[in-house]
Amino acid sequence: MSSITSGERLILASEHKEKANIESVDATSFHWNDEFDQWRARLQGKWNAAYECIDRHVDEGRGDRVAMIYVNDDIHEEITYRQLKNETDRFAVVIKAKGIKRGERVFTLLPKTPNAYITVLAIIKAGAVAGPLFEAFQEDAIFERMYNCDAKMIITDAQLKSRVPSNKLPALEHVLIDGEGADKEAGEYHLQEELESVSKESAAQVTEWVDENEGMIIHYTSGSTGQPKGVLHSHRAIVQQKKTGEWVLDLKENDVYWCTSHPGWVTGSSYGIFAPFLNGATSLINTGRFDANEWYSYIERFNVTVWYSAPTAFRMLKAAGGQELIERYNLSSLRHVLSVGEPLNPEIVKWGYEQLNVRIHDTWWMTETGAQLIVNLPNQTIKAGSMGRPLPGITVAILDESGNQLPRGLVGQLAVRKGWPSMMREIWKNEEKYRSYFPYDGEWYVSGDLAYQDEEGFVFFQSRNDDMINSSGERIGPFEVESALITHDAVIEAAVVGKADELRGEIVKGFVVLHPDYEESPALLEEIRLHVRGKLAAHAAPREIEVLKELPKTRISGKIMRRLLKEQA
Ligand code: 6R9
Repeated sequence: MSSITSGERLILASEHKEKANIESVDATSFHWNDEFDQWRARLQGKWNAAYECIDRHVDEGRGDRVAMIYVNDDIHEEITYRQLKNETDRFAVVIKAKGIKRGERVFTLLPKTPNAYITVLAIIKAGAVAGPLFEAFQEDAIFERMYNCDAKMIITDAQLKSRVPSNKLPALEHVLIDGEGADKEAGEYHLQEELESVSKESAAQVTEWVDENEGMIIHYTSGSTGQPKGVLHSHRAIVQQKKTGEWVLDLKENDVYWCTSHPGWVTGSSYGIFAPFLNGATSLINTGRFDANEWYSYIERFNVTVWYSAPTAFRMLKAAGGQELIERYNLSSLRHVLSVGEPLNPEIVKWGYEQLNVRIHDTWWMTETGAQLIVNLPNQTIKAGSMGRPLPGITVAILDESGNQLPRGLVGQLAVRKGWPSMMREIWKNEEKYRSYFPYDGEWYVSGDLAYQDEEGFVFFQSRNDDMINSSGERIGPFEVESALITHDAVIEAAVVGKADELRGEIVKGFVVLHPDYEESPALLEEIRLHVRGKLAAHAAPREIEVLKELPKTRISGKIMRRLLKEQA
């Protein structure tokens, strides 16, 4: 593997421990419509994402492959595709038997255990729309989502059920409890008991064949203002999820794949459920919170080969210890590592390359886009600090405020030409919001992110639209300043916002989390300030730096909440 530094930029040449799946594809002549046509010809109108994820492998002789490895302290369980089929069949029968009809919404609120996956797939198999909730959600968040969706059923457990405000949800008909603790007098069902009464015959024909455009899964995503919005995806999304699993995750038959997110976040469904199962891979499912030693030990113990995580996790691993920590584990099984969710700091790419001996491949997409759109493919050069290039068949543009395309190199609104397979189907009960994503005659999907594209097509993230800082007329992207901040040894994490200032409109204010070896002092903060100034420019160096114990982050995807910090500033 070779690296060069051009100016400040780290460039990692294509390196792959084996042939990448994408290598034979001619990106210029690839069209998603052709791909669609093949699926349509094959499925003949009989679509069901759960069938494609599970049953197809059994029907085609791959039933004995391990679908899931579940690890939780001393528990270590393996579940084959055949077992997954039997389980989801029976669950789906129970769901149907309770009167759930095609297209109705069934929610899940479960920790990251195999049943969090099995229930979602069973709901989809039964033709209903799955609404996976993140386990850390509290009552208000759960209420808002289930109420908006007229959820008819929820599958949860004895620990989490108290957060479901059943009496305030008029559409809710059934509460199923996974494991012990169902309160039958209150009308709750014990899931395992229900499963026992399912007959072989009913399980054999439970799959509901649907149209490609029927609802499959709904994820709620919070914008900067207003209520969370329900982003509905239909069964056709699997066309792109399967392909990106093959090309971008580079999944192959013998891979052990680990996606660290919970199915309540779109990464945990598109790339925790659909992409790996559609490709017949083996997925590692871990419960519990982040712990550097535990995470490294999982890679060693289960020989993880493909690993999809987020910048916040990589930054925490880096902060947890250097070479002496990493050397305690054998991480040589890793052959392909990816990141999503937030801008991936060049410093982290450098760390991955030098300490973990891997290239970390950034990927960009959103809940609304259903699958990856801008990617670093395994057989291509990585420019640290760039999210990569558009996936084959995807066209992106940088638009000005009137919807005109900007030339290469200029920062503007990151937009994608409409029509990729996994694009959201609708925003639940909010047609107006849906339309607002397509402001310019409907041709472009406007993401709400700001970015520029270089001459070679690499896309560089700047900020969310609302997070851009304007100081004395200079536009400053927080990501670049944050990335410079964390190159200082004392800084583990950083968030940068604009603080209102009479003279300059806004000034750059930095919030940092310090490495435990360093103690806060005015001299240290000034040193950090000058460090950034020396790397970027005087106007981009934070005028103020405040030390925090931790940065506020979204609960599901761990994104830094700059908006809160801005209010605080
Ligand atoms: C999958 C997911 C979407 C927003 C997106 C952007 C940010 C995601 C990123 C990234 C920089 C990347 N984002 N990937 N920013 N580089 N590689 O994260 O979906 O939770 O809906 O968030 O996340 O701002 O617009 P979601």
